[in-house]
Amino acid sequence: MVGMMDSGSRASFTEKLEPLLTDEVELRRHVEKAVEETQVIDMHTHLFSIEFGKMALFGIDDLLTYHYLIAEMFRSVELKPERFWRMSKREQADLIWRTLFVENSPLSEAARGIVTILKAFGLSTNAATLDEAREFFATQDVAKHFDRVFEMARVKAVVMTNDPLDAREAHVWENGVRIDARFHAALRLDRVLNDWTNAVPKLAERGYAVETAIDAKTVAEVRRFLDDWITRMRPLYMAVSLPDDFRFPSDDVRDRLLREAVLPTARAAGLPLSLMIGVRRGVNPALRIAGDGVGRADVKAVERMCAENPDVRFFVTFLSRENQHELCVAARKFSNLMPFGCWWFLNNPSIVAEITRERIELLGTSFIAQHSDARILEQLIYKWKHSRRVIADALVEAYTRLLASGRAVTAREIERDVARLFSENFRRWVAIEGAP
Ligand code: HDL
Ligand code: ZN
Repeated sequence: MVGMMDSGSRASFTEKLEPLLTDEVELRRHVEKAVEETQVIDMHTHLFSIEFGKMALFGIDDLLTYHYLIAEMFRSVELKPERFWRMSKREQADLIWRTLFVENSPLSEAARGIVTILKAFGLSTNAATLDEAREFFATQDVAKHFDRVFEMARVKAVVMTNDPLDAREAHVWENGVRIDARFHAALRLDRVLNDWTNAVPKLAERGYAVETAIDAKTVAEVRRFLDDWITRMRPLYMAVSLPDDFRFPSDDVRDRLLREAVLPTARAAGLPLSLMIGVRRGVNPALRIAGDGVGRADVKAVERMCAENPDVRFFVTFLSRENQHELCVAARKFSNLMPFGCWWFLNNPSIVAEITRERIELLGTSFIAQHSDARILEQLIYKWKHSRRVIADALVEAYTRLLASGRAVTAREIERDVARLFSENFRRWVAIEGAP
């Protein structure tokens, strides 16, 4: 039994077991190794497991028709959106490849991501056509390909985005199919909370006696709807994306549904609530899914929700770069607030670098460093490879600064810290049976 030790003997005791990394080159090597090798729990994606059939997107044509690349393509061709939307997926992919990868250099983050994926599979990254890539993806055994991609990206588990009011998706869940254990559900509430008028008939069709005017009966029926889908999906959390003008409190329908249905359900079911704030839907409707924009939001709304609901755990991310520092400060005030990821328009090396550094400086390792938001399977490879590089650099800087201040760390301490950023902070928040 080791008795109490003074700090000197403790350091020498630790040192005997684990050398302190006092050499900056060695320190960088250990940080890069830990960040490279630590498996992640990817807490927000739009991926679907194979059991969801055609909703499970993979391969070069799905990769190239990613809405990020569609938006970028329109900037470099003379083409009316309606003409593009009439094309087949293959024709769209050929146009995007020619425009962004042949006639221009793929320098944007989303375009460079395709290059990272092609290189990872040993495919040509500057071919004139997609013949080789199509041949490769078409000849993969799908289940083995899913395994290989998870292995390459070192992703332990992903959380999907599951919309019970999407008829195609609901059909899979209602058939009680057994989902690949690496894929976990998140109960997404955008239609209920942000589009109540159109949600009412959809809920009514499914046997929930709700009215547009919110009354006690409607609230009870919304809660029954939530409980039914929590039972069916076993989600790790409930989630909603919210506009840049989201206010809390507010005197709108969303406020009543949050207060009277969603938050009490989160409390009763012990589920965290994920708030993704700052999206402006349909800024350019002609671009469809590629037409959303960003707006600076009001972090005070999150502070009030955390203050009023200290027994509910919140995941929070903002879409505007200008909100990130305020989010860090809010997280210092509320220990039930877990900042996560560099969402969407923020998921670019220059901004991931800034956000990660300010989070480390203000929060230590008490945040979730990243999520991929992947929509197509192989995006896991590039989104995590690119993020790991940037996060590793931020951590090397932080440990090197700590060393200069007089405190060296061991390799095991670095592994512990990286695991916290990549999976343990998430796991602690969703500590429910069946969590990854
Ligand atoms: O609302 C969301 O979850 C966003 O991530 C949108 O799905 C967006 O279209 C996206 O894919 N961002 O990466
Ligand atoms: Zn998303």
